[in-house]
Amino acid sequence: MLKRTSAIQSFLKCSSNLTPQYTAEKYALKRGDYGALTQDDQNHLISLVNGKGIVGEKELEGYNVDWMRIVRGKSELLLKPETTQQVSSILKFCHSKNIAVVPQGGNTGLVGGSVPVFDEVILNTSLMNKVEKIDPVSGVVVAQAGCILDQLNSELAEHKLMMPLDLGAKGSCQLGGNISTNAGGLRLLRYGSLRGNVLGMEAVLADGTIVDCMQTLRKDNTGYDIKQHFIGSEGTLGIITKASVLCAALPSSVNLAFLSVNAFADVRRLFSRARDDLGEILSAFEFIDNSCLVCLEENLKLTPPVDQSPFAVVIETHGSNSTHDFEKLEAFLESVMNDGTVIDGCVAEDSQKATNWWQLRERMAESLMHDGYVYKYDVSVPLDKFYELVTVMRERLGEKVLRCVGYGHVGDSNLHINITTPAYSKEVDQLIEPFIFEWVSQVNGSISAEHGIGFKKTQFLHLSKSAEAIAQMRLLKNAMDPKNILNPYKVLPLL
Ligand code: FAD
Ligand code: 2HG
Ligand code: ZN
Repeated sequence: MLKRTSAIQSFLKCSSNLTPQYTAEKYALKRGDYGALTQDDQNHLISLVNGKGIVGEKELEGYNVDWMRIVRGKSELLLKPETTQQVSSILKFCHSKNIAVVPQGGNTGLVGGSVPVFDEVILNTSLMNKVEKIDPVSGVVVAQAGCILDQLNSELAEHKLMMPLDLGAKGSCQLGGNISTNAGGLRLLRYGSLRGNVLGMEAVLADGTIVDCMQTLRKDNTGYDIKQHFIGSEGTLGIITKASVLCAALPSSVNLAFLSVNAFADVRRLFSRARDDLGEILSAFEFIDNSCLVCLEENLKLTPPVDQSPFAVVIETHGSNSTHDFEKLEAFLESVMNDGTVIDGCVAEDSQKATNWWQLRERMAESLMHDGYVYKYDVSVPLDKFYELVTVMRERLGEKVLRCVGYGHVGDSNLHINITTPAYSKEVDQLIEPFIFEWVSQVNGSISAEHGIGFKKTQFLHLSKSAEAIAQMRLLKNAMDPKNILNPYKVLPLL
């Protein structure tokens, strides 16, 4: 790997702040045959949201560029509706004028789905941020799409509830963005996917039609489950304005263990043991490799609570009886340390420690950004092949890259493999893609475990979906958005 000299270090500081090249230029794309926004259109759209918008490409820099600073659109107009009716009016107008629209929540998406490719109007949901109802008995929350995950959790905590998902972007990501990406996160293994936890939804179609599937029942087998179309479709089929979500009980007992492990085979064995021995209280099983630990130390000055080792594993338990939970965890840890599966480990003695240790896992994405350019892959790989991909990529890329790291949600077979260079390198890009996706496909994995397809992976969709399935996706898109004005150039491969 490249030596990180101080010259490279100072270059890196600047390069992550550089404004990325326009997506359309970088990928030599042709703009779809959409209406161009006239001054009258702009005035009308702004009036529909009572002036709550931003005009001008320069003013929109933070909304035209994605979190990873890799893609960049050139939208001139952002609208911040406050009601479903306003969303409907915007779409009705854009539909009639054939104007393309990109839905945007917290803009934390990692596949370039949340920003325009050309000059699409940005429909940002951040002002639709009301929690409408919390039912402490059923545990169901009804909230608008723009509610920020962290804030939603603060309100839920007052009712001893919490959202069934948690992710590093919780301070910015919004409910609508979470649902439209079907975000997974750190505790999916315990609380399940949003596909099961979203009970009801209100969404607006491309032509402005409001689809009301807002109910709060856990069981409802009355034909097609329309809300599922919007979950994970990344804003290409409709704009989610409101949802009801089944929350989890806020655990009164939480434990966190940080463990050192020598080989990935031991990480796998540890997971199987944790599932068997911790059973119902296991709430997270995450791993980070040693290259991640080095990166966290170098870029964020974060150090692990145990000595460096090839792999670190974070195990969390959620329960309701601290004595019982701690005894169970202690017995489990004693056993896996005695048989050599774990070489070192510690348990957080207070919640501040636990929060600090979680940072080592949750801030990995941020830490890598300090290197300069990040090639980010989020794949599902069967656990018997899981870490092999990192080794294969390291051998393939050798000295051409700064780092190649592996971390992620072992409990869900979801590997985050990230490669960094000081600045974008076409040579490195071409060595990685399509190789990495073909490798994943050959082991029957998925090219996107949780981040989605967005703009960046459309041409590889066929490696995880059959031709017939993609044809069905196109049929659905044509039926729900016949003019293709909603988030164009995303999810489906360009024709
Ligand atoms: P945005 O980024 O604004 O949008 C994402 C997509 O959804 C876009 O295609 C957009 O058009 C569409 N969209 C947004 N709002 C709506 C709406 N109301 N209706 C229709 N479409 C809409 N993801 C995981 O799955 N697991 C993780 O653990 C995880 N960790 C992350 C950690 C960090 C530090 C970061 C930066 C990101 C992480 N992500 C993770 C990525 C994840 O997809 C998002 O953070 C989150 O779900 C997106 O929410 P958002 O509000 O930011 O959506
Ligand atoms: C996480 O699990 C996120 O931390 C981001 O999904 C993963 O940075 C990544 O590759
Ligand atoms: Zn993740």
